[in-house]
Amino acid sequence: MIGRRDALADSELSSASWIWLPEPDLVNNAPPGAVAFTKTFATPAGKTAATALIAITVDNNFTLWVNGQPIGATSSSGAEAWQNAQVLSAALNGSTNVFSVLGVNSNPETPGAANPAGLLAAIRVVYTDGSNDTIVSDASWLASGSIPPDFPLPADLSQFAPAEVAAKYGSGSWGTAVTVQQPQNFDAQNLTGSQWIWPTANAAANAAVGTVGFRKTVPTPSDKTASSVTVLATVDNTFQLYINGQFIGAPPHDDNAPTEAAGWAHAQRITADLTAASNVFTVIATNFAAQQGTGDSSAGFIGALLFTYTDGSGSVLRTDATWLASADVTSAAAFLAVPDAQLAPAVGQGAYGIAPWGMQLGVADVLSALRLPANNAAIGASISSMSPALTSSLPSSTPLPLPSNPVGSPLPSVPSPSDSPLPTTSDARAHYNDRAVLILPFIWAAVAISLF
Ligand SMILES: [Ca+2]
Ligand SMILES: [Ca+2]
Repeated sequence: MIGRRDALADSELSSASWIWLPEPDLVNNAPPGAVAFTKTFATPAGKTAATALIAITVDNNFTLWVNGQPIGATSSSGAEAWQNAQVLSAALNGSTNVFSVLGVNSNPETPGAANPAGLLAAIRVVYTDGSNDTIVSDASWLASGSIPPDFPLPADLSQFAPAEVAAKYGSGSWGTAVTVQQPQNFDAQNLTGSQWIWPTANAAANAAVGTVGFRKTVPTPSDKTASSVTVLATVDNTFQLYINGQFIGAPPHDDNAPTEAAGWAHAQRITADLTAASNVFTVIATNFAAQQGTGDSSAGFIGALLFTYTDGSGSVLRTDATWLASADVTSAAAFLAVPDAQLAPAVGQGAYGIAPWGMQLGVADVLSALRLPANNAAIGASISSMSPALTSSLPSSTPLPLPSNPVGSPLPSVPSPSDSPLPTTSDARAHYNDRAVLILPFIWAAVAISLF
């Protein structure tokens, strides 16, 4: 994958500029510190925004939010981490969308010393009619050297000023050294062959509201050593992933409110390092009430686990009726402790593609395990631990804090911009034909085509 570039790198990122706070000599001597950036993009009249594909890097590192939802961050450490731009995807509001970036300039080799600082980004906004616009980092972005308490969605922009263009991409101290890191070649099509499963039959039509659990123990083949696993998974309606008893990740918050986008429509792609010879995967899955009418709604869990071995080979394990399941889950901790013998085989509901979910899933790489609260204190903490802690690759041997919210209770809400209407309804049946869901495969197809 290294060295490959996609169309964003060549035609779009290359038209972007390195931006930062106004400084006399940004290209060479910007002071270390954090800068808040915001870019509000209003959809042109007659269009409805569906999704964004975002290529971004910051010298030295970044965290990106879209409409207040954490989307991604610098995924490598070291003085040259800026050379690896990330490509991240996000569902958009139809009308107005707010892109927020916390950029941090640092000097890993000489802490405290001034050094080059810049944000470089290209955002391809795809509309429901298939057309697109590209926003690049330029002087239309706003920047502030003090981080507002309500960042990433600051209500008061009075301390923000237009960003300063340090250099067009290709010039300055950065030259043409930025390489776009491809999304892992493991997209929603890789769910083909996986089964939607649930503890009860007929769940694709209707299942009880509540929380259930799934478990799969995966021994590594005796002649292999597993090095990592990439889990591609989604649940109608939401889930928490544990590996070997440790919380690994979850989709962004979705409280099933009429203003929330459908969380299940974006499969989450979460990579974790593996060290054990046998690994236990646990999914705590919660089904919401239908938004129209009351009570039961469609429910399902589908996933594919891509194992990578130290010899470079790999294998894929899918959700099917060999997973163990229970509909009697009072808490994640309780389910993690239940012996296999007290669990029953999951019930296969049908293969990827069945109604009501279809084959229209997108994929998101969300920093869900590192759910970043939208408050200043948390951002301060995230700065101090930003690199290399803010990566989507979490060693499963590293204890992670359990989510502070018990299963089934609301997670902390993330504010939405008051001027940005979100799509209404979020249950599977209501969202089956949602425009944002329909368009994502085209984006990934475009990425894939540019790869080969
Ligand atoms: Ca720097
Ligand atoms: Ca549901």
